Amino acid sequence: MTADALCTDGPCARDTAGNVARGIAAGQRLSLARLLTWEESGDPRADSVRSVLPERCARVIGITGPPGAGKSSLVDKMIRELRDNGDTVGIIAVDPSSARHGGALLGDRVRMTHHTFDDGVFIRSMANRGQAGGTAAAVPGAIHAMASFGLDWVLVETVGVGQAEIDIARQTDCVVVMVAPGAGDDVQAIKSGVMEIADVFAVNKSDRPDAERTVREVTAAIRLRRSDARVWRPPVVATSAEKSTGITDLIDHIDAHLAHADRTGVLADRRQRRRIEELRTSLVRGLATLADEICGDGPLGATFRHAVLAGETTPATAASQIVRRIAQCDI
Ligand SMILES: Nc1nc2c(ncn2[C@@H]2O[C@H](COP(=O)(O)OP(=O)(O)O)[C@@H](O)[C@H]2O)c(=O)[nH]1
Ligand SMILES: [Mg+2]
Repeated sequence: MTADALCTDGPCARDTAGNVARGIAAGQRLSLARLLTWEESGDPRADSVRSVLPERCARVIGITGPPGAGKSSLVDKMIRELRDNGDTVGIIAVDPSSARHGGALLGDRVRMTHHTFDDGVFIRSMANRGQAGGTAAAVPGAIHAMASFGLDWVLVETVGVGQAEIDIARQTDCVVVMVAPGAGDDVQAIKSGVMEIADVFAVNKSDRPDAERTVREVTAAIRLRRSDARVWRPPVVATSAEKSTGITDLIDHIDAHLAHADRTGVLADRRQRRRIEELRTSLVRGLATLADEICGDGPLGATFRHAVLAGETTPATAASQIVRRIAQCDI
């Protein structure tokens, strides 16, 4: 057993930011796992590690769509295809609902178990543990961590609802929106919102007879959009995770989108935006730590705490004064 293996549970002397950063640089999976745990729990050591990790480029793909569309099943098939091409793959499966409903993450694991013993695949499921900024706050750091580890692709699976959709568009190079036939309101949902963020549409469960109609409806909905030769028009790909069809086609369209985005400068913009997003989430964490310190019993913020406790000022007034002071510093 290696020393790292001894550190998988509970705190350990080896759990310093420096050790984890060195471990990641040396390609140790346990170190990457440790960093991802810190990212997920909002541990400030995550920022210390990332500040010394090299910034490497991975192709970062968001996979979003309603629950049950077959995202995890399709990701499993995409992993196989990408591995066959000789590429390495990281997967971040974000399921904000799993904390409430349970079982979903286990479902993802079961669908992706084929890759458990493959060193070229790293799978991480994340539930919403209610830290500052929610699960989405952990994603930019997790993407950076996986890219620094040297993985060629990072696939981010997220349930396509509300804010999660907007977040994934900000955090990835290419967004695949998945729909499945039969749910009735799928295409309606596409018209109201996801349309703007989709770079590729995958109509999954194309083994079912009603899938063709869904392909037609999605294609028609895309045609309604304003057309411009310079603007990428999202292709509609029929896939079946069950029958393993359409997967090569899907990857080809993702590649085509990335190439187009590269030519038009969109890719560079998106990557810059991702760096700012990482700055924002790290900043939120740093400020949360600072807030804990100010509200603790140390010297920082003691004057404000005493004023609040003595009833000389309200908590709200003290908070806005502190924020104003922080903002007045040299940034
Ligand atoms: N018929 C059919 N069923 C599928 C296909 N892909 C996934 N499923 C099934 O749809 C259900 C939900 O799949 P899952 O991958 O967990 O969906 P997710 O919630 O979007 O991640 C499971 O029972 C899968 O077996 C497909 O291509 N065809
Ligand atoms: Mg899933």
